[in-house]
Amino acid sequence: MSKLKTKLAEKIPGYRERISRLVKEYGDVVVDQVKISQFYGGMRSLKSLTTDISYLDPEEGIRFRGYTIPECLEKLPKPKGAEMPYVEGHFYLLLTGEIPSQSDIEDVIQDFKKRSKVPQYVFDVLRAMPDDSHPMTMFSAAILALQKESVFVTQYNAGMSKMDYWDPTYEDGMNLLAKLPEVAAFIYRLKYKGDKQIKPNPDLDFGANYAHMMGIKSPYEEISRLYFILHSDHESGNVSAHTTHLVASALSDPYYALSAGLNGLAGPLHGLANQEVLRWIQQLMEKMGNKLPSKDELKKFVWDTLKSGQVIPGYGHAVLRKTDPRYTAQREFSLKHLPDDQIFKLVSMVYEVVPPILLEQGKAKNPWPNVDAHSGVIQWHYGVTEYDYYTVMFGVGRALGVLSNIIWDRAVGQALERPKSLTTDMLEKIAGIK
Ligand code: HAX
Repeated sequence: MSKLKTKLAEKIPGYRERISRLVKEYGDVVVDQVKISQFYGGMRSLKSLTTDISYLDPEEGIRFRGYTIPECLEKLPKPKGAEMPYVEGHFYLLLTGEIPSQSDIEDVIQDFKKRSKVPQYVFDVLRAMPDDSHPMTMFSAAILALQKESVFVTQYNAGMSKMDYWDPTYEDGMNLLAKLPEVAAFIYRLKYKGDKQIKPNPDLDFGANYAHMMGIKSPYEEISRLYFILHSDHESGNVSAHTTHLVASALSDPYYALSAGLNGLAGPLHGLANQEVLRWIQQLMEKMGNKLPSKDELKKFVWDTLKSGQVIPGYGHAVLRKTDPRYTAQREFSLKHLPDDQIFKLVSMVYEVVPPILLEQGKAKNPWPNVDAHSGVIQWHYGVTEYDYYTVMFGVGRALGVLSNIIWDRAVGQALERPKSLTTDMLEKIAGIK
């Protein structure tokens, strides 16, 4: 058994005990109440999910296993001479709650390597899709095509104790993660680079191998590592995490569950916002004849967007009430590596101009930028200008978190998710108006 799986197996009994005690002895303790507005308001703020992998504080932003983003970037081991940590080490942290040693990471790298071969039929499926398929449709379809490899399904069909469900879920999760960088890079090169594919390099880590298969030179491997780490997890109530969890709760295997979660990530209010940001920025640049706008021109463009009934992509958040630290981490990278980039300058101007306007408009509860307001700029700088593709990279990162979550769901015996719905009539009666 790998060191990672052994560590996980050691941790599971303790969690099972804690959860079983909570449910048995304190199962009737009230945590929250539900208001009618939440029935129609996307259940915003309703405390009804649990995860130990990350926690999102509205003022502070995300902590992965208790560590802030700057702490993760500082404490997680890095490849020799690198600026950003190993993605493999971050995954180890998400799954186990512990900062790994260099040798723990080496073990995960070797394990991923053994599992990384993408079957030819996945490439055949992708090549058979229409040229104008969205890259997210292709990514999700590739994962669904792989579903026949599920170890969970084989073992479930053979008859397996509930206590063991986490084991094949872990196997599926690892098998999937090991293949995602190649599948994602393949889609990019199929769609935008005339299907001129670059073979994986087995000597490289997750982030560097992805950069290599994309065909983009250094320091793109640094941004790939940063990007996958930043996008990995954001609590369990966001659409992609919640969908993955919900689908997995029916004991659908990790392939079905991740594919479903990615379909949620593909929505413009969620992960697709990074593509929308660049589209919006390009529209602005075109309008300005490819010159930077003045502040007044930018203000007018922002107001015009709002007055036409559209949202400012990359701004606002369902939970956060401050600038997203994932935005700040990317801004710091850009200040160091691409301070003179024209689009970065524009994105910085947008950061100055948009929050006061959203405050003045008075609708958005959070006028500050989220992760998606910045991710496209760096990609654009390094030559990934095909912004339709950006959400696929978000998806590779998000897989690290959502797959860790469903492995733990199985480990602690999370139940089939089945909340209760009421009719409008019933709610009117509860409200006392009927
Ligand atoms: N521009 C304009 N209006 C905005 C806005 C923005 N960026 N953010 C929120 N609002 C509006 C909402 O549309 C809503 O208007 P109505 O009352 O007319 O419906 C009002 O402000 C209140 O919304 P809220 O409570 O502040 O925000 P929600 O929790 O309902 O929604 C969203 C959160 C992220 C969906 C929202 O802020 C938004 O649409 N932002 C732009 C899209 C975006 O950046 N999405 C990515 C979010 C991060 C993420 O998940 N990445 O994957």
